Amino acid sequence: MAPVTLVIGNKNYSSWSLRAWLFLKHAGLAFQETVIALDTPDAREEIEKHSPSGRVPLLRHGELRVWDSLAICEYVAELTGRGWPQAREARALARAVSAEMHSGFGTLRSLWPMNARARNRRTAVTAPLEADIERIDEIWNDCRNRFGGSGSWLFGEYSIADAMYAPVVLRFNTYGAGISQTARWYMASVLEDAALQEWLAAAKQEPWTIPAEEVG
Ligand SMILES: N[C@@H](CCC(=O)N[C@@H](CS)C(=O)NCC(=O)O)C(=O)O
Repeated sequence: MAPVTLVIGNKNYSSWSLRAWLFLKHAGLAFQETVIALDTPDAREEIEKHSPSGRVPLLRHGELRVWDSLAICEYVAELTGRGWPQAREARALARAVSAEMHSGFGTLRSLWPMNARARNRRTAVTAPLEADIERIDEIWNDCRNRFGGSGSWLFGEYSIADAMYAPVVLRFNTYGAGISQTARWYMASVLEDAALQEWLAAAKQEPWTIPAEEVG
């Protein structure tokens, strides 16, 4: 197979990069990574050398370039046969909650930026932010209660949905979201995940700080 390279942003801050990277790890696909420091003078030029959308992550497989986290996860699911639940109903719901994350939760994403190494940050919890937190809590409860029986992930076995929500777990951990017991258990599974631990260890070693994302 042609070599696979994933172009990503800083591990401390790039939430979309984390989603794709985590899923590649869980799918067992061997890949090389190229890290671009976001919000630096060279960042735009560096990203545009790789990515037609001007954004990361981007996956290169031979001559093929796939940008956008969800499209990358879909492509890797086709390559590996992993990523979506076997049962049709569960698979439909896994796609729905992944799409909801991909296209929504703008308030959460802007007020609580991912900052993987930060702990004990606190901000005012506005009504729109609380609504995003409550909706995510509801999604996690629904998935775990209906489909989670065979494992510790949203749909039992690891799926793309877990990769899509991993940055939310880091945000909830950093800013101290008030969530249900089931959601806390799910967060514990995500935080103990070996692949996520590998990402966090690398984020801690990074020299870059983005002041705008140091919130709380
Ligand atoms: N919808 C895209 C969003 C990608 C995105 O916004 N990436 C950010 C980094 S997390 C980016 O590339 N920003 C460009 C920059 O900071 O210059 C995806 O799912 O991959």
